[in-house]
Amino acid sequence: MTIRNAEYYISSEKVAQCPSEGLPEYAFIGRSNVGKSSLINMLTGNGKLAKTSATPGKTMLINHFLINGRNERDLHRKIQPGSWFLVDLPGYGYAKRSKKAQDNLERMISSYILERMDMTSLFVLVDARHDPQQIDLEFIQWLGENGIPFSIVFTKADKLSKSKLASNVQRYLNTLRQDWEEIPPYFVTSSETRQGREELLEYIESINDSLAGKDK
Ligand SMILES: Nc1nc2c(ncn2[C@@H]2O[C@H](COP(=O)(O)OP(=O)(O)OP(=O)(O)O)[C@@H](O)[C@H]2O)c(=O)[nH]1
Ligand SMILES: [Mg+2]
Repeated sequence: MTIRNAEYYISSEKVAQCPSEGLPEYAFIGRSNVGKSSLINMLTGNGKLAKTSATPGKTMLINHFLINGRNERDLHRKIQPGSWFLVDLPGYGYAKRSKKAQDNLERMISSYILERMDMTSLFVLVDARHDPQQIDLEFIQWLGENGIPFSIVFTKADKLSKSKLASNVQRYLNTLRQDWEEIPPYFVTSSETRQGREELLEYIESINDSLAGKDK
């Protein structure tokens, strides 16, 4: 799939403030600092679109980025069918925030995931370097309990050797197999080398096509 253009659209504190265009949206969630915003920049080919930081806790709002929407906008800001949103969410699990701030963000994240009807696909990002982390497994468990389908995106693949990467991915999938009959779709990515970009964009395109009734 070609991303012809990508633009920042809106930041929202609450689901009720999110756009009402009814476009399909693809959302990225995971621990603070796992690389959600960087992945959005990698996918769109615009390193400055979503704000990233070496320090965890950068993204604090629900950020919508409109993909392939600009050329088709008319004077009334109508958006052409076929455009869609990438959604950057705040990370979870950043212990240095106050309890109140953490609770607020968790509420923001969970209400987006549970209530946002436009959310077409949720990608759970995990750092490819680490053993399966309790906080991510609990989050995935919570998705299961709430019947929310998701995919896994392994991030920062460039920081590992090929063999270590492959064994970490397998170990993660084996951990998931202990609780899940079927493992979710998964992608191995690097925002540095752009690994996984085509696979992710093709996956999004296939979902967009099926929503538009274009699938065979
Ligand atoms: N080497 C490498 N570094 C990455 C990759 N993805 C992200 N990073 C780095 O990881 C740090 C965090 O990236 P962000 O994209 O801001 O992470 P985030 O998940 O959006 O973090 P929050 O908004 O705080 O939840 C930054 O220093 C990025 O440059 C990657 O694929 N490879
Ligand atoms: Mg971020």
